[in-house]
Amino acid sequence: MPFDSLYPRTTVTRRIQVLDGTWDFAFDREKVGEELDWPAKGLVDAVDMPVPASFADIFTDKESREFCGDVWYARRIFVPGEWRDGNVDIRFDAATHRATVYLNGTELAEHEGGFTPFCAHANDAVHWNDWNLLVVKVNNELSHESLPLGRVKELRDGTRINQPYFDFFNYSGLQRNVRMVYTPAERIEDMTVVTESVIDGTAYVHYEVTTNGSHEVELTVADEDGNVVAQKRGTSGGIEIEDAHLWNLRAAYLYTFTVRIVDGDKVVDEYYEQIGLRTVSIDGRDFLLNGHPVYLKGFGRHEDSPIHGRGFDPVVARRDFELMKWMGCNSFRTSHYPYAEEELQEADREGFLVIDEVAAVGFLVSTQNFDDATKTSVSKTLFDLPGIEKTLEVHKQAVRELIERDKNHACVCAWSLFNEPDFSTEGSLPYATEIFDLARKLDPQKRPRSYTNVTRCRAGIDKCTHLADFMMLNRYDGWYVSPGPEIEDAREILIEEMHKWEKLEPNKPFFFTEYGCDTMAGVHKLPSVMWSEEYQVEYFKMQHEIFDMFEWVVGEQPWNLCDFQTVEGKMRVDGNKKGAFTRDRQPKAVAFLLRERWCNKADYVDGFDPRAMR
Ligand code: GCB
Repeated sequence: MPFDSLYPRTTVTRRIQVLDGTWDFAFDREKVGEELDWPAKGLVDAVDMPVPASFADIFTDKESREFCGDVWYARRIFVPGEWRDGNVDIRFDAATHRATVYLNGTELAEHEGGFTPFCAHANDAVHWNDWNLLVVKVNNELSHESLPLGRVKELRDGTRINQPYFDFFNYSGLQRNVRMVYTPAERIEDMTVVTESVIDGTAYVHYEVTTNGSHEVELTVADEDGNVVAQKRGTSGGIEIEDAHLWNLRAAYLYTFTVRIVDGDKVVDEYYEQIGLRTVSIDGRDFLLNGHPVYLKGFGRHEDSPIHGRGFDPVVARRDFELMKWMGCNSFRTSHYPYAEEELQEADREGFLVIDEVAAVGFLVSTQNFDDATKTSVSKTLFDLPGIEKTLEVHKQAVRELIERDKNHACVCAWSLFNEPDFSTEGSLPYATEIFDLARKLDPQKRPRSYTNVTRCRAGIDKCTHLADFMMLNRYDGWYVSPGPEIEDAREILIEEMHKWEKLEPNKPFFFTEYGCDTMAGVHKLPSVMWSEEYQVEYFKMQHEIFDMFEWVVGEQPWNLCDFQTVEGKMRVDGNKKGAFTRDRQPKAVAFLLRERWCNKADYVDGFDPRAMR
């Protein structure tokens, strides 16, 4: 399984054929795809569909946009004959939310979970040096056994629609890249690199390589100028890198770790990763990077843009990084699912810290854009319902795949294991404990773990805070709670809660991972009213005054970088409008306020400036 997580790379022994582009696409309204043998014969009445993309916003009719069920993708692929001696895998960076892959009518793979990669091993079904029919069935139904959670509702005329328990559109399909990957028969299946410590400028690094053969393994580490700084033999061991260039906040440095399987002079397989040397840890109220306390500035985000939906778009991703850099950001959270691997690679290069979130959102039954999130707690939560053990299995698998995929990224500083779960009853504790323990066990770097705490479970109500290594608060006092003319009450409510946290969790750093208010770009009002740009600015000023009162608040990530699409609802005007930027990435007034604040707030609380050291 780990091979699925290795990002596909061309090397002296590996080849890639990109399968993005136009595929055949069909809705399977009557669920007849298998019966009519689409896996072997191809799709009937297919239309063109670009990959990667979400299918929803391409069509002009509502039925297609809201489609709930199976959709099919198909295309012909040419598999070179010279690849016969090795492995041919079809690598899906993501298929949302579950997929079955067929080649020439033979089922190759099934995968559950819409935001992590998987491979379909093709050798046994391939027509070598010939054209082959690749068919994928993708299903987007939500349930209590899917991450994220939701349910399917049947309307009076029999139409089925998804009802997400989360506040983003349930975009689906082949939303990320698809590649055919050739690797040698004897190959590198996994590699792990951990910076264990840095003492007097020397980085002590441990590495581990898994192969499926018995030939010798070599590791070479090169700096950014291509100079080899370390070499080792063996599948695991320690390396010392003297005068190490550490990976720092907004001052990244990446070494290239190249692994080779060798047979005498012959390179049997080669793979590489670009890795930053750094440590992350928590010390009392401080969140430390290389031993220096940091202040996180950034956003909760979404992979979301007009027409593409959640389809990975490198252009939008680049723009988002430029926006964040313009604002003085140094971090973001992958709310509410693992983002495309290319986003993390960019964060590695830009020196951004990332709180990496598993798609565990919707653990609070609410189908109205989180309208219930601020309501007082209920007697039974999802964790108390029969069947929750099935959700737990899916959740564990999602945590496994997230950590396998992202374990080597320097940018990943913490795991977010749930977004806004209703942890108000004791029933949540055994479930949460299993998830927290699993993440600790699987992560070779033992990164800090947490989850975002929801307003419904304010200080004193939440039963699981002791599991978190640091706290993440999502608060909307001044928007969902005491908004508009009541904003001064909101200030007091939040300050009172902070005083409670001060006593309840005296030894943990706190981040605000969501705060914000819906704002229609271009609506101005003096004096302000809710939804105007002026109100958004006043709200943010109030929030920041409160954060600055508590020195153990060491991070702020407003909701959201940009406006984004959600399910329709009475609280949403064509989507969620809490962005500092519009959905087409232009600033609202609050963007300038945040830029002013963050460009004048140091990345490191102790004044450390890695850029000045270069
Ligand atoms: C939240 C959720 C986020 C929503 C946001 C909102 O607490 O975590 O997914 O979009 O509130 O705007 O209501």
